[in-house]
Amino acid sequence: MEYSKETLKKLIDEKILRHFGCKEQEVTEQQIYRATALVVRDILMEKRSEFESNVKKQETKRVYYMSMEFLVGTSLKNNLFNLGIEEKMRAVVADYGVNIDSLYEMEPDAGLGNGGLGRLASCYMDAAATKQLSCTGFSIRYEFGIFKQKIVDGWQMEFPDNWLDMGDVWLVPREDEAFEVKFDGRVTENWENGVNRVEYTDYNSVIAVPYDMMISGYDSPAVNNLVLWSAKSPNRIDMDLFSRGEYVKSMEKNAMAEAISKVLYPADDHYEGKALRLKQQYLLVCASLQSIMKQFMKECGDVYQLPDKVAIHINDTHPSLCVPELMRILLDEHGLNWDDAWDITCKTLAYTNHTVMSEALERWPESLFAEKLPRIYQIVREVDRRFGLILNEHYSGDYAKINYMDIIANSQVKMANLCLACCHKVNGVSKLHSDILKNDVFHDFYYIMPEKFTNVTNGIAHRRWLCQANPELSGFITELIGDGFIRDANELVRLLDYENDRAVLERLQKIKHNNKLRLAQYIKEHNGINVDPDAVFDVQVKRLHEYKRQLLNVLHIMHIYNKLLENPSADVKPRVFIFAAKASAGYVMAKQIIRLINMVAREVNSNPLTRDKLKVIFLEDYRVSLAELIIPAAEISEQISVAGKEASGTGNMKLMLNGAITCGTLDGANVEILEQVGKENIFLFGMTAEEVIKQWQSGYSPMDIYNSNQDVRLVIDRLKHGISGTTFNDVAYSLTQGSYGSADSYMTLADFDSYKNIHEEILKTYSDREKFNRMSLINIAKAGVFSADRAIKEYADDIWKTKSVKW
Ligand code: 26W
Repeated sequence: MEYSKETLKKLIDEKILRHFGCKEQEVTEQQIYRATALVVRDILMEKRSEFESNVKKQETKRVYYMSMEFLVGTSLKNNLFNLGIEEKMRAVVADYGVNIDSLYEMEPDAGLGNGGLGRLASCYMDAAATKQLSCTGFSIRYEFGIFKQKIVDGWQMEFPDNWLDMGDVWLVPREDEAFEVKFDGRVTENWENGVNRVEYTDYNSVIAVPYDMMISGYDSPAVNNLVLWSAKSPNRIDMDLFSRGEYVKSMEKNAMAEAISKVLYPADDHYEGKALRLKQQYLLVCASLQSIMKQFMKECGDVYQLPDKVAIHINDTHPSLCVPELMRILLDEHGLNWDDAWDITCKTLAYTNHTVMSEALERWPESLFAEKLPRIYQIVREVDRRFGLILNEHYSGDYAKINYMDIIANSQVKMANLCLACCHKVNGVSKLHSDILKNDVFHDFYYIMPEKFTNVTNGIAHRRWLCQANPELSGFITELIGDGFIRDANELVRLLDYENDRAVLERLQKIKHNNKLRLAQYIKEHNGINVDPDAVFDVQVKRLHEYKRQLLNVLHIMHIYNKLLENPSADVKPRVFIFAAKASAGYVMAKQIIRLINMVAREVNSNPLTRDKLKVIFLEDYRVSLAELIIPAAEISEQISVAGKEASGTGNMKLMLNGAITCGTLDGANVEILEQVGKENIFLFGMTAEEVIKQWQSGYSPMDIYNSNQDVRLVIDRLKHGISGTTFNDVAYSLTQGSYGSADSYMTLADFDSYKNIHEEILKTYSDREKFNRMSLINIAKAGVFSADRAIKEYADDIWKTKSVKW
């Protein structure tokens, strides 16, 4: 259906009248935002119902993407863009005297994720809808998303993110589709006529209520659904207690149940065995599988056909309870025998691993697991027993190996092992990462079931990150090669025709300059600092983690500062180093590093000797919408993790797509960026993953570097003496001595010289603007493979075995 400007205006008028009971003249900007969003939502719901009927007619295999996180960001602009009605809507709201950009700014980010993993899930929903796949996302409707970050005296403070205040317009509650989820209690098994009847008693119930969020695709008839579960207590209030005057107590149970979907766990660095987190995971899995099975039984009815009709994807181990829960449904509710149930479960489930950091791998305390989920525990025990037999066949007598691979060992339930034992496909998220899984982390699994292992290199929603975030560049690309790249990012490669066209290269530089001006304006407003838009904009934006080595970046800045102080009149190109990062609330070292960046910023930015040549900016509250502002303005993309630790990275792809040149190690998807652009168009430095391992094995001594390298010694001593009145002894100690005998675990000092050298090279290259602009053009041209459209097609073809719905 086509929507004319007049129709859209009429629809919004109606919403304003019905929802707010007011006429055009009295309406507030906020009400216009809501009305506009509601109209867009209605359009999407209508499209969805038509898409759904085609899915049914064509009996398309359905995909369910299970993820504890979806970092959606904002939706209004994305939906208008996808529906192709952005310009019309701009004109409609202008009739109310409102600029649509101020409506965009009003929308809070749906921050239902921590970082890469959650944003990836959202990029994939976008691509799946564009590719006309039937793909439903399942997650939790956290009342509070990722915390709001404020920097106070350099230190990170966390504040609740009350996104539902304005963000709820996109959510459609479906009380009629609620499901019961059971925790705690006791299980008894009775054999009756050869059939095992399981009785579950004394459990506590929670009701999971779904909220639907429509997901549009670009110029696509498909509209998919992201289902977010909210936990509700079945008994709102204990009337007995209430009438005895125990008001608070009477509502306690209710509050306990509803706590489950209260807040997103803000840690993506280490795993904590918290009961509430386990409950969140089970709520997601149990409610989603009930919903999936209800639909499946209605449409097909033959459980043996489940793997042909349904693919369920487990996004990291967080939803890995899918394994025992699907077994439970098939055994207890459909009466299947173990072997058949196991066969169906394995064929239906697939798992993506997103990290090799061992402290992030989920291992539940067995006693907690058994107490909270008694029936699920029984099933996992049996899976473990049977898997143990297989391990014994292959590795008989090798107790260490078997112990490492066991699903239950040392009173822990190891969720990655459970996924590996069951899922028919297991993938890493970049070539290097998938190789590390096969050769190292999961090598002994790979050895006995090599057919399961595969790779799908991550991808990004290039329409959001280029067309929407950088309209000027996107418009210019359209002038050059037409708009085909919007649908097919591979067409970007045609930009290479212009690699020696001076006018084109200058225009690229001009567009970058405009985006830098826009960011400079934001920096002025938020940090009160003037940055020179002609300086090199060097950007590191991502979660704060030691392995990502923001510390290497800031130590290097301290070194540049030292050099400038030695020779303040040196003729060097001015540079602005821009950081944005949230640290997990309990991660003290990460918070120290944030403080260090802020203190270095304070000193450097205020020193009249250096401030024209060097600026350091920390932008607070990094989130999707802020990334959309920073990334188009970046010239250098810092991807400097210690090799072997960053599974893929996706910020690296977004920055490349916007013409920034990667300064990086051979880690994660950087390896594939190099493959695309060639070594002349990337700034590589540092040890390779293999060298890192060798260096560790041969004994790494950062103290030797400290003693022999004066540049290093000066910056580390400075940490101890203090910067802007704050000392950083813990940071210095962790680099040189280290707790538990492991100093500088992420080899910051080992890569310091190499990093310093590559930055000198960057400066040299930048002084030849034409050359730099050409590098930038080549990076944009070669970013096509990193589109989520390509990644989602690989998942659809190789893992889910599903096809696009025909139109
Ligand atoms: C249990 C605590 C926890 C929570 C989240 C542990 C680990 C995580 C995630 C796996 C962290 C994450 O976001 N990983 C990132 O996933 C991206 C998408 O695949 C990759 O690009 C990043 O390299 C990886 O760090």
